[in-house]
Amino acid sequence: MVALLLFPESIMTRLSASTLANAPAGVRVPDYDRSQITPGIVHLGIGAFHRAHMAVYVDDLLKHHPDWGIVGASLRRPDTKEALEPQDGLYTVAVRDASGTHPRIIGSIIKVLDANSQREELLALMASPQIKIVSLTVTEKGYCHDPATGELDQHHPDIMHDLANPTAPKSAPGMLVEALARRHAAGVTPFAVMSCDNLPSNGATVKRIVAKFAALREAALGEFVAGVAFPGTMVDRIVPSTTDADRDMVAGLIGADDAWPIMTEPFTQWVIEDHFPDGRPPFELAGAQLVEDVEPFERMKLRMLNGSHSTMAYLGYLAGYEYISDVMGDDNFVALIHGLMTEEAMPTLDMPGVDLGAYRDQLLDRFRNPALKHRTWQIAMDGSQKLPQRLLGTIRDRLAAGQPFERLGLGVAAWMRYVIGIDEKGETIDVRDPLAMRMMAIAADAGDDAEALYEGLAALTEVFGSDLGDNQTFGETVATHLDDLFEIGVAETVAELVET
Ligand code: CS2
Repeated sequence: MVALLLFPESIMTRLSASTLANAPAGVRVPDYDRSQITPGIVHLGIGAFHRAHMAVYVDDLLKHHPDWGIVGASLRRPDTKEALEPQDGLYTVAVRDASGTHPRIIGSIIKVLDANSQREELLALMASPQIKIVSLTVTEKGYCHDPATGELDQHHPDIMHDLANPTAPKSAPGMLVEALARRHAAGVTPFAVMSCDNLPSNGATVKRIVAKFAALREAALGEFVAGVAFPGTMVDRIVPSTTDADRDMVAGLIGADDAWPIMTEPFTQWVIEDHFPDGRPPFELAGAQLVEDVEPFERMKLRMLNGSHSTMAYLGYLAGYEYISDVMGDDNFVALIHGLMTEEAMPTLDMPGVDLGAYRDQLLDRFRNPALKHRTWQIAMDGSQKLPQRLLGTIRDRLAAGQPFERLGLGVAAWMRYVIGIDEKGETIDVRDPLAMRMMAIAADAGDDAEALYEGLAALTEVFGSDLGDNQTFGETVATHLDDLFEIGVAETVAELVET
């Protein structure tokens, strides 16, 4: 009892610069003097993905290139700042596979700013000449665009706010344009804007969105932004959300408490369009591929990995599978995903020099990783923003070639079945999506009429564009699967499809 009072909760110390030296042998720690690191990159959206991906590449480089430290900013919630500030920006990346969990402590994030409460500090830093790159992982919805067309959504509340208050912006486009406007006014060369989100043609798409926002503010600003470099990227690493059990396990491995360790897989890939007029770190020395045209890589990854992921997420969740590795334990699902990639996605890809069959097999292995614990529910989020680039682009190509797309069509039908918000046992699904309210209203109107549900959802032009909703072949394929999902359930529908 006395001991409990003397040592409440835990006797573990918190990970920080002063406790770093206590990390057990075998735990990799920064191999550079962090006090010498200066910021060269501002990263907007300092979430788990960035910390498992780009921040690790930069960590590999800082020893010899100390002027490329990262200042991270969170646009929505201050939770990352709250977790990392007491840790001097240090955190653990824990790589998990069947062989165990391998922790490494990352030091490349030298500061985290909360955009809401530290907006001026953040904008001043973004406007300063030492920042050469502003990178982003703000998720699909963070760009405030229409996912079907890739154009700025001028009616988005944050965009309307930022147009009315351009010097105190909330949105990512608003922040970028205000910082670029300040550079323009001060005669400072623009930074390169590097989106690391899973958008199709992310460089060109984000440039179109940001340039439009700038032009709405002022024509001259639009022209200035039109001259800014927006290198495209293909980013890949699977990063499940961290749980309390993960925190406990990591504490045991590193001998200190880390409020927000990042859990991930061994695989990592980063393909970057080499277009940085104001300079860049030698990312290639850390394993990134610098290429002239990144779009074929992006398309491959979005259609193969993310298309499979979303299909497994909706069907898998409805079938009662909590994790992707559980879905992969079901042979029918494996056959479905194997077929989706091989028969339907691969023929739409033109990737000279890449063995797509080997890429597919590697993806299947990654999905099987039993230690990763990647929730189907996590991937199911924001489907309205994800479907166009993951499933619908592939379907459009198949339609244009007069080819079938049964498995992709089932993926779309599963999304429609999922967003009604009730699972096969009649329990509520926590549907997270910017269009969730509208989709629930469509579902309520449709009642138990699958055809009406299809019609209502297919009329969402932000998702299906102005073409797919009216396409008869698309309608017949998806509506038939949707009907099956209601009539015979997910397991049976998948079984029937893979048997035919
Ligand atoms: C996933 C991605 O949550 C999702 O939608 O499909 O985050 C996926 O894990 C990454 O793109 C992998 O690189």
